[in-house]
Amino acid sequence: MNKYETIIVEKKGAVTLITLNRPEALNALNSQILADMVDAFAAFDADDSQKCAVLTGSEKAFAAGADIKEMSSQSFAQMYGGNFFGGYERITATRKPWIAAVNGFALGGGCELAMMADFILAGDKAKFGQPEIKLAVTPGMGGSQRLTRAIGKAKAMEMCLTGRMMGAVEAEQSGLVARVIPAADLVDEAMKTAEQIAGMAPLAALACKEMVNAAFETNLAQGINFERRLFHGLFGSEDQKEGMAAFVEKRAGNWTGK
Ligand code: CO8
Repeated sequence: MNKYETIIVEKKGAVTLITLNRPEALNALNSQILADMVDAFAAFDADDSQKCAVLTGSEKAFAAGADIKEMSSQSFAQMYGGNFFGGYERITATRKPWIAAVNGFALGGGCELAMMADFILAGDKAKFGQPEIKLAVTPGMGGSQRLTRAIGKAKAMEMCLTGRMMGAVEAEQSGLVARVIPAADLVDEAMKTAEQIAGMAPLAALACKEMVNAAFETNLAQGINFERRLFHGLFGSEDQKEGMAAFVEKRAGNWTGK
């Protein structure tokens, strides 16, 4: 049974599919959807049977931003004092890999949520944007930082200052999304990709995620050292012995996650 108000969570084999479900507001992100997502991602991370997750919305909208109606009357004291939307940090703390499958609008907080994923797969009609400036505010869930790291200063600055939307093809060419897929096939393709990741040795998948993310936090020498130490560390795992034996014996590996 789905226990959430604003999202649908389905376990399909080793992959968790989380679907944002506020169609009346184009999946605008309010406090309830945040609370539901924080709970669902924590449950996914803690569930040994689940290895990868996909977060998606509807064909019309992944998410059209933070809920403007909920935010509009908030004071500085409420926003700052209550650390409004600080909970999103808990989603970015998810250790297992997850993919954002974006169809339709990913605007403001919606674009920022997608960028919290390990990578984005986009439907061919997806539209990304940081239009907060039109509301006399700015990105507030990491957009100015993650978009700039993903697509560089020129395009990120233009998008934040003008609020223009970027289509799927431009987003792929700019490095914001990993692949563009026909809209109707997006979720199936994202699930297949997630199943592929879920079929990898779990410790290696965790390590891959950690080391790629380290590239955004460290200088090159520290990052390479971190990568090498994690690589060395995997030689303490049973799965490394199994993976290399399976290669030599020309068979598929059987992972224990140990
Ligand atoms: N918040 C609340 N409701 C929304 C939102 C939103 N962001 N987006 C759409 N809706 C609602 C509409 O109000 C409408 O509801 P109703 O039928 O009751 O009037 C319903 O969804 C359908 O929307 P539209 O009729 O507008 O649909 P269109 O197809 O005409 O337009 C758009 C689609 C272009 C996506 C349009 O809805 C739009 O521009 N939406 C707002 C986009 C936006 O400005 N997003 C940024 C919001 S600010 C933000 O995200 C800040 C993030 C950082 C927060 C950090 C806090 C620390």
